Amino acid sequence: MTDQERFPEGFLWGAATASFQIEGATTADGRGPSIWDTFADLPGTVLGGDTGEPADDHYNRYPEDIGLMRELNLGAYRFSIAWPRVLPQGSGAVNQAGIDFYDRLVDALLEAGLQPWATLYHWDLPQTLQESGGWTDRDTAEHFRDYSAVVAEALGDRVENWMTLNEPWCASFLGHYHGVHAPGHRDSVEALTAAHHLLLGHGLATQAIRATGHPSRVGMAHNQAVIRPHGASAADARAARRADGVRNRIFTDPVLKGVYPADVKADLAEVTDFSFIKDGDLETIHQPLDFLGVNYYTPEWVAGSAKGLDPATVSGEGSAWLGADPEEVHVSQGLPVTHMGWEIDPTGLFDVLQRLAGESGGIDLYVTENGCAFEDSVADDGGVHDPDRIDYYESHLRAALEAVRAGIPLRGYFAWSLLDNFEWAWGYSRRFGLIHVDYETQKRVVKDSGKWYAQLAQTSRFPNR
Ligand code: GCO
Repeated sequence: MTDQERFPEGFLWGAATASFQIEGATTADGRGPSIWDTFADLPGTVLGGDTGEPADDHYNRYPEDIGLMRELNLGAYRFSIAWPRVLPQGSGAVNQAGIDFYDRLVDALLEAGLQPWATLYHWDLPQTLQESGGWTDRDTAEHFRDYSAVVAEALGDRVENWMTLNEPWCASFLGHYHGVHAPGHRDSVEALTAAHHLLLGHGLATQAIRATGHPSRVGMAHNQAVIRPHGASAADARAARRADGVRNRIFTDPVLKGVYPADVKADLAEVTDFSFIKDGDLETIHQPLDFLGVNYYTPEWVAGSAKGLDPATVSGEGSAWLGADPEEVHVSQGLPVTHMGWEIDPTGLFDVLQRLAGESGGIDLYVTENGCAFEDSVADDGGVHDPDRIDYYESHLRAALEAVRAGIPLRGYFAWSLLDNFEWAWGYSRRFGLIHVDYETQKRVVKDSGKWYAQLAQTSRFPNR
């Protein structure tokens, strides 16, 4: 095997999770309710009526899970901190037991030789803040700053890599426009306002983390969509520009360039006057980043209309994305799909890394999420045999290696996910883990893909199959 098959020396191998998806213990030790506890309790919001209990009971089982991380030869573990554990009311009194949990977790990770990579917000906003408007309320950005300062003061001597937000597009648009995530609203102006306040919170939190004086690196985990025109028509190209603007550039331009894209503001002129943007906000949002996290799963194809297309391949007519013309649509390409129905196309990972490398001024890039859901079960031999997942990881990691060899500053990769977990509106029905979890017994079984990944993480070479 040539060295061209090897990731560079020092390439970081990790796996990722998020607090609400794995911790369980939703009322333990003073944790307050989050918007996801509230949303999941509403009828019909989460498949099967699943909630954040029991998840993977990681709150209690983290020592065992860290042992499994070592078995996978991981160099780092990306997790998120539950704001409602630290500040149960969203602001004000700190819940020391909440801080103590993450203190124990970080110490145990370091003891095991793993770098702790912490995300400050992976969607579990304290419910009390939602009651005063949540992310549509500008004060929430300042509360996020204060929460981030508390956490960074407590853990910043040991946590050197921080992500302020995970996927602000999901938190704002899925939660406030599409209505399929907490808080379950369907309002374009709310979504755009929430997006801005999330970005403002990112900027304020970045400043707060750096103000602690700890030698921290700060980034964000962003799910930049790979949006492609379905056909060669001008209408499809126009749809792709418009979708890309409101799905991607409305986030990356403020964070990486300190401006909102003019074409997007024009596209949305009839939706909002953007009066939620105050003087100085963009300077606050445009903090220099030390790295950018890239979450990638699948590309998206769009068309100016469904005319002439196979209706079975078309979706989204009427409101394919915020601001879309009613006739603009998403078009599936008939590629193999995962259990999420997401088309499998590793070229999208190369494309998104190449694009963001060009937009982020040469800072380090990390794939902070990439992985797939397939239907898993424990076989009679006690193993979980998941060749499809190994195929997905190998094909995407080969695209990542191609990016590295093209000079893109990709420094590490976090598989999504370490453990099967609560997949938001899909509940526990979708399994993304390298490790299978039986939610009845909480038994963990390392899947064949986890064993494959362990070999890769140990050698930085693709295992023979
Ligand atoms: C996301 C979130 C994760 C998901 C994963 C699979 O990217 O949506 O960061 O929490 O579970 O991506 O959808």
